[in-house]
Amino acid sequence: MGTNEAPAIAGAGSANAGQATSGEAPQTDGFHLVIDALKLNGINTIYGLPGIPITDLTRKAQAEGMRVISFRHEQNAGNAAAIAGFITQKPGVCLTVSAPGFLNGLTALSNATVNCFPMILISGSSEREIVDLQQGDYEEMDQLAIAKPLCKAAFRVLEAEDIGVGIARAIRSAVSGRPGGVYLDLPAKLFAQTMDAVAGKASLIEVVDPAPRQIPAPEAVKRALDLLKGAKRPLILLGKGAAYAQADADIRALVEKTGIPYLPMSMAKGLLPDTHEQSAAAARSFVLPGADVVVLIGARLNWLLSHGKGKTWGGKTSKNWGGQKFVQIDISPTEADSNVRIDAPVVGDIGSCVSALLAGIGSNWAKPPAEWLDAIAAKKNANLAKMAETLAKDPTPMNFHSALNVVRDIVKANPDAMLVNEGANALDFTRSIVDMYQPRKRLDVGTWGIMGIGMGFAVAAAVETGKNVIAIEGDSAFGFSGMEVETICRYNLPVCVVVMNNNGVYRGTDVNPTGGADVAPTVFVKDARYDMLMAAFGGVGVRAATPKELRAAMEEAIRSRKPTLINAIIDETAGTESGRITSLNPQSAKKK
Ligand code: ADP
Ligand code: TZD
Ligand code: MG
Repeated sequence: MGTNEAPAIAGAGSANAGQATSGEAPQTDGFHLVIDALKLNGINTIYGLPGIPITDLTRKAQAEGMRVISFRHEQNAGNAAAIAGFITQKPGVCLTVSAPGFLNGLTALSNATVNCFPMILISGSSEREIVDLQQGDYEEMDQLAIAKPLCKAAFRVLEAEDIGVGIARAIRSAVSGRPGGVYLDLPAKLFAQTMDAVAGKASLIEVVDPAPRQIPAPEAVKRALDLLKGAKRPLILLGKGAAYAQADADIRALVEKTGIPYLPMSMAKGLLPDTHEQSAAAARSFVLPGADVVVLIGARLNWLLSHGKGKTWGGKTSKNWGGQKFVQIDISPTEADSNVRIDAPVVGDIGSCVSALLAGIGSNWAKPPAEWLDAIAAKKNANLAKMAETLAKDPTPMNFHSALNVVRDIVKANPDAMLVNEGANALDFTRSIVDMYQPRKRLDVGTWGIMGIGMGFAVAAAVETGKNVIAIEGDSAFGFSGMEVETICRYNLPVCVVVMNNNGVYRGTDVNPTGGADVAPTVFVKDARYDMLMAAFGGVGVRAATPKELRAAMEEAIRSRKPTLINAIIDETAGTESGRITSLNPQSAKKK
């Protein structure tokens, strides 16, 4: 073992490894072993924020050809890593310093785990001898213990020769089975350790088949098909697990060959184009209670689906089941029955499960009864006509509809652009108004409805795909990660941020009931110039008060691919409390 000053020549996997400089056996060190282990496994990008003890890791990673994207706050780097995992099926890596940096990254790691995104949070940590005796080291914290309950798996590496195993375990844990977040604790001393370069190289593991296929049991497939065959009012629900699985062609074939109407969950929008004739999205409140057999593909029956019961599903009270039967395709066997009975669980990876169902369906599968399809079409067309009417209005000031009508056109004209979306009204209206045309283009607040994913997701979407990114942000939501506009400018990323500026959280109209000088808790500075924030770092800032101005600015942003922030002035009275989830706000039963 050596020290920081030890001759850390090149990485074991790099071009000049194995060439001694002084007649001694060539050596490598902890820094290079981490870099080489990541690269060996096809991980070539690190999202992070430098500082003790990982500053040199970021430098050396860049020197070894990795892309190192430095952020202004670790939570945003973590969110970037998480969504990189969702987009690519490879764990996104976030690198932070100890204690506070680690904690800043932990929210993202936890969010990734909840959303089933593969991610690895690598944090440097302080000296174990001191931390474990709680003697007050620099940034002292037992990070491994804290991370464990908040992610899928957590590991610590103490010896350089174990780095290969540590990285391999982290990768396999993140992507196999149900994907999720993994924490990897790397104490400061580890980086400085040196070892023989040849032995170091030999200690690295290239993970073979990190996310093995999991073939569903034939009897489970048959049970599902039997249930589906008897259905009078079948429905398919596509979740973000289906988007993640990258089984796009087979999922489309399953939908089209069976003729079953489908509903996409938020991040599954675009898996089939939202304009597909079998999409029942515009008739959601009709098909959920109306369906008799529902096929869940990579979607959990959590709060986003009202737990599979209650009024949404035609039940009489919030505890009543609607009487639907469920097929659930999921890689996690324990997901079934989490909320209501699952009559036909199909456990396996979505690609394998969907192709097994397709094989069982054959070529002469009877389409669902016309009565069901016609009723859905009638509802859908009526709702779409109503929506078209609302979108055609041009009020002053703009409201969410008139602004999002522009975004809808821009996305239609640029279907391969990535769309990031957060806020309350800014989220819910965008989801329902802006059609998506391609898989994995819509990235949003996910299972927790978390604010703060915006700029981290936008950076990773641009870095991982090279495509234009459009981020539709509530003004409150934007504030959580807004400083990363500097990051966007620094890396010159083709990101167009649209801040839906309604002067506050949900609305800008609340007043302080006491008449005191403080404004209400949900209200921000009026007419805040978010556009000037982007201009401050050399990007393009535009204040857009009309749909025409918004359209011109978005078109120019897409054309130029310059970092752009459009401050879209929205009627401050237009929003509703919590957007579409007003009912989740607790209401006291206390009498006045
Ligand atoms: P949504 O919020 O869109 O409804 P969820 O996050 O609730 O989606 O559900 C995603 C589900 O997909 C999780 O239960 C997860 O286990 C599952 N999943 C993720 N990837 C795969 C895969 N490759 N194969 C099978 N199931 C998967
Ligand atoms: N903090 C975190 C991390 N996540 C959250 N979801 C919230 C707070 C609570 N919250 C929401 O659920 S939406 C929202 C907050 C603060 C912001 C809504 O305001 P906005 O959107 O400006 O982003 P609209 O368009 O004004 O509704
Ligand atoms: Mg707002």
